[in-house]
Parts: sequence; C-alpha cells; structure tokens
Amino acid sequence: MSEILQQISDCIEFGKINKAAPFPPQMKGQDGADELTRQALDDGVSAQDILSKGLMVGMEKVGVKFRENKVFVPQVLMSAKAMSTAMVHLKPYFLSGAVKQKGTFIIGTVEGDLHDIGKNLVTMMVEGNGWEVIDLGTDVKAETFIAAMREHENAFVGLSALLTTTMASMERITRAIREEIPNAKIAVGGAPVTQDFCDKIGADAYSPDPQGLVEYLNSQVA
Ligand code: B1M
Repeated sequence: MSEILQQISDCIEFGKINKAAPFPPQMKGQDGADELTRQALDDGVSAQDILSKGLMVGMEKVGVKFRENKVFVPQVLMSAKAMSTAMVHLKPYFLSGAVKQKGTFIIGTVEGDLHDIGKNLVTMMVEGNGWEVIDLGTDVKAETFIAAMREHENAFVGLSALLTTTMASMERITRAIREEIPNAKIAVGGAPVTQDFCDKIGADAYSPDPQGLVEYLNSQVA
C-alpha cells in the first residue's frame, strides 16, 4: 500500500478527522482524513484506490476491533466521522460512476422500535465498506421496506430490533417481504436477536455485530 493510503487508513482506524482535531492525542497536529484524502486526489491517486485501499482498510480494522471489544462506541463514532469527512471529497466520483460500490443495503429499525444507535453504527460500518446504504430510520413498517426494495432492485435488506416485543415486528416484516419479494436477501440483528430466531423467521443472515454483517454482505458479492 502506498504511504498516503496507509496514512488514510490509519486516520480511519484511529478516528483522526482533520488536522485541527485534538483526537486521538497521539496524532495531534498531523493531517487527518480530510487533508490526506484531498492530497491523494491532487496527487493523482484514484478515488477507487482511496476508497478500497485506504478508507475501507481502516474501517475493516475498526470493525474487527469493535467486535473484539478492543474499541468502544465513541471510538467507532470518531472513525465514522473521519470516514464521512473523507467521503465528501470522493462524492463527485461516486456520482460520476468513477467509483463502483459493492451494492445497495437498505436498513431500518423495525416497526414499534425507536432505538437507532446500534442501527446507525451498522449503517456507518456498511457504508465504510463500500456499500450504498439507504437508511429508512426507526419504526419502519413492512410496506416501507418493500417500497424501498422495489425502488432499489437487488438491494439487500437489514432489520434491526432492540426490544423483545419488536422481535414480533421483525418476524411479521420478514414474512411480508418474502410474500412480495420471494428471493429477497434479509439480514437481522440487534441485542435480543439470535441465530435461532433468524432461522425460525426465515431470514437469511444474523450477525450480533456490524462486522459480521459486513462480512456476510461482502461474501454475497465476492
Ligand atoms: Co431502551 N431499552 N427503551 N431506550 N435502551 C433497552 C434496549 C433495554 C434492554 C433497557 C433495559 O431495560 N435494560 C430495554 C429492552 C428490554 C427488552 O425488550 N428485553 C429497553 C426498553 C424497555 C425501552 C423502553 C420500552 C423504555 C420505556 O419507555 N419504558 C423504550 C422503548 C421505546 C421504543 O423503542 N418504542 C426505550 C427507549 C429508549 C430511549 C429512547 C431512551 C433510548 C434510545 C435512544 C436511541 O436509540 N436513539 C434507549 C436506550 C439508549 C437503551 C439502551 C440503554 C441502550 C441501547 C443501545 O443503544 N445500545 C438499552 C439497554 C442496554 O443495551 N444497555 C435499552 C448500544 C448499541 C451500540 O447496541 O443497539 O445492541 P445495539 O446494537 C449493536 C448490536 O445489537 C448490533 O450492532 C450494534 C453495534 O454493535 N446490531 C445489529 C444492531 N442492529 C443490527 C442489525 C444487524 C446486525 C447487527 O443486521 C441487520
């Protein structure tokens, strides 16, 4: 990996947003994801390489460390902020089609459930791994998921639930999606959800954490 891509990856891994950011202390005063991404583009590094060999490499490391409890929610949020700052520079290349995304992932917290912190972390990780993410928010009904899936053909869908009571919504929504779009790829997650529950309701994949979901999605397009 070229030096600047390694530096960009480090900025994502450690949550270094820009030069002015005081976090993390060991990188104080150094250029962050913002300046380095701009510089890489100016130096002629392709937007695709910045994404796949810099930003995504860093985000992958964050996902693994988070799963292993080596970093916690605040650090992941700093990494996500660094990532989105860098993405501002890459956005024109996405729009022009010069950068290819892996696919589209639709996510929402299921009907009756307003918890969104975990869902937002999942969103950031999936986005940071090169997917377009359509975030439908919280308290999302089956019809809304289905409408989004019709709009984005072949998109994967993810349902998040934090309450034991809204696991029933997850089951109902999974059934409704299957009835309308039989070959839909449905992933489920959230604190009360288990692999057994996933199997019982006929979803395709369960992950207890964002990284597992990213690995599932990537395996589907490899
Ligand atoms: Co609520 N709440 N809450 N709450 N809340 C819990 C979940 C609860 C366990 C607290 C408790 O009693 N100990 C409990 C649920 C009990 C149960 O059902 N078994 C509970 C309750 C009862 C309630 C209310 C009913 C309280 C009331 O009003 N009486 C109410 C319900 C409102 C509603 O949704 N209709 C309610 C409200 C709220 C707040 C609004 C105050 C707030 C939510 C704010 C927000 O999200 N914007 C809140 C919070 C913050 C919590 C706790 C404290 C924290 C949840 C959280 O954000 N965790 C929670 C107790 C706890 O967990 N300590 C609690 C951090 C987050 C990073 O983890 O969401 O699990 P998590 O996401 C993880 C994984 O699960 C996974 O990745 C994430 C990152 O690792 N993941 C996926 C999540 N979605 C995934 C999808 C995937 C894959 C992985 O694939 C698609």
